[in-house]
Formats: sequence, C-alpha cells, structure tokens
Amino acid sequence: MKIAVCLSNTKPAPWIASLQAALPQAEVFEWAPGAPPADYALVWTPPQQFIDEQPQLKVLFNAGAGVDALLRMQIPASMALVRLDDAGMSVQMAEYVVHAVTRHFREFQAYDQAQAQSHWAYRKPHRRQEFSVGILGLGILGRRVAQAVRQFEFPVNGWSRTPKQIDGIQCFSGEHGLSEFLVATRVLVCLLPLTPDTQGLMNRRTLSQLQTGAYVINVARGAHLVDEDLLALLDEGHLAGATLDVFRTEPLPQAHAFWQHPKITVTPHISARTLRDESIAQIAKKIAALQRGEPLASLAGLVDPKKGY
Ligand code: NDP
Ligand code: OXD
Repeated sequence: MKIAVCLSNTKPAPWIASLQAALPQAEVFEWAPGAPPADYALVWTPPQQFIDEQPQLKVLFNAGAGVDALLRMQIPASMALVRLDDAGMSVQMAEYVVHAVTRHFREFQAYDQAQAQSHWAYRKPHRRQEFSVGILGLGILGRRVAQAVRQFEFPVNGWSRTPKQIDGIQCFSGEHGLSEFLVATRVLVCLLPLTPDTQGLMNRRTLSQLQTGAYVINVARGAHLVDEDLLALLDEGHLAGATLDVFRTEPLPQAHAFWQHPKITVTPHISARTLRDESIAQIAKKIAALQRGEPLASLAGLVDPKKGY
C-alpha cells in the first residue's frame, strides 16, 4: 500500500516519518510531480496537479477539520474525503473561546489599559444571565465549546442544520430557527463549516439581530463574515467588539482595518492547531481499518460532498 503526502503548510518530513512508523507495512512518500500512484493521501490544500496526477486515490485524508478548500478543487467522485475528527482540536477551541468570552465579560482589556497607567480602579460586574453565548455550528467543535462555556454558567444557545438536543444548551436549527437564535444571543461564536449556505452568514442583516452590545468571535473561516458589515456595526455601536482568528485573506494583509481597530482582537488562525501525533494516530487507524476491509462509511469524519462538510 502506498501513501502520498502533500502538505502545503508545513514541512512534510516529520509527518512522513510518523505515518511510516504507525503503518510500517506501507510505503509513505512525499508527493512530487510524476510520483508513482498511491492508494491513500494525506493532504492540506494540495495543488490541482496533485489530484490530476493521482486520479486512482481511494481516500484523501485532510490534515484539518475544514474541507472547504478541497471542495473548491476538481476531485473525482470516486475519491473519498475524510477530515480530522477532533484529533485534539476541540479542547484547544474550547480553551480559546472560553478565554475570549471571559476576557470580554470580565473586561480584562480595560484592566490591561488601567495597569499601563498604574491606575487601580474597579469596574461594575456584568450580569452573567445577560451574556448568553450563541454557537453557530454544533458539530465536533461547536458542541465541545458550548459545553465548556456552559461550565461558567453563561446561558448557551446553539444553532445547527439539523435539530439537536443537548443538556443545558438551548438548541435552534435550520433557516427558520436562525432569527430566534440571534435575538437570544449576546456573544456570537462561529464554528460552522464554510459552504455555499454559510458563506457570508455573519452580515449586517444577521448581526443586527444580535442583542445591542453584542460581541463576535469567529474561529471558523474568514468568509463567514462580511468584514465591512462588522466594521460598520462596531462603529455604529451596535456591536461591542470582536475576536477574529480567521480571515478572508490569510495572512491578514498589513493594511487591513482589523489590525488596528481598538475593538478587534486578531490572532493568526491558531484557535485549534492540527496536532501531528493525534492526527497521524487517527489517520493511521482509519487506513488500517480500510485495509482490513472495513467499509468507508464506518469512518468518522467522512465528508459528504453534497452537504459540503
Ligand atoms: P462539524 O462538521 O463537526 O460540525 C459542523 C456543524 O455546523 C454541525 O453542527 C452542522 O449541523 C452545522 N452546519 C453546517 N451547515 C449548516 C447550515 N447551513 N446551517 C446550520 N448549521 C450548519 O465541524 P467541526 O465542528 O469539526 O468544525 C467546524 C469548522 O471549524 C471547520 O469546518 C473549520 O472550518 C473550522 N475550524 C477552524 C479551526 C481554526 O483553527 N480556526 C480549526 C478547526 C476547524 P448538523 O449538526 O446538523 O450537521
Ligand atoms: C482546520 C483549520 O480546518 O485548522 O483544521 O482551520
């Protein structure tokens, strides 16, 4: 069995060594134009040439959770896509979002500024019950984040495509449930996959429905947010601030207004990193299962190209 590795965002050597160690019977190699045909591939945003030269691949294992970039490519229908299924990302995402929510709720930015002026000053505590946190997307990451935020006794709402029942979380679903979800939300967290249905979902119309003084946390994909609408609503005072980890263009261009905006916190797409050991262990286990003849449909993280995630 041959496994090609084609990773655009990192040095492939340690990934190849790790995958080779986990699957000693396989031949694992770094893809280069003209490389021999492989059975499986481990990829992150490969060039179209890779797919075109390897049409026989049975499964593309994505070294990340989001498959939006892969689904924009021309991929033969016979090639299955499997994304990372948590692999150590949900705990990181929960940590990041809880930090952003509590930093805003407890006004730590204002205390940082006070310290810079050696100024000892109390701020009136906010009422937790007035800080309902709404999570767009209740999948692997959204659900974990919802539960983590709930631990701090904030009211938590969630929105998904199909209806859900999760203890302690008020769940909304489908287009018909979106307005009700937004109206009930003070801190909005985006953890949706990027699909034609979710592209630009955070725009003037939807963000205006959030409670006055709302806060936006985008940790999914930059294209979920209409940048100009966020900036306008911040300037008009409807929104109090935003923490953004993902952007329409990455790296975020030097001249982009988000960098210097006093109400926006920017991080460089680090809310949940792909962890090599956890990812390789998961992918190797799935390849071994397929090699034993287990059906593709039994694999967690199998992407449905019709749904787009
Ligand atoms: P999942 O596929 O497990 O969950 C997706 C959730 O979104 C599901 O609850 C799904 O609903 C919901 N959803 C999808 N489409 C719609 C829609 N049209 N309307 C309402 N709800 C919808 O994904 P993950 O939780 O694993 O990951 C989510 C995204 O997070 C990734 O796609 C990626 O873009 C991003 N990400 C960002 C990272 C970062 O570092 N910033 C790291 C990792 C991921 P249903 O449950 O009904 O199917
Ligand atoms: C992912 C990401 O999708 O890191 O895994 O954004």
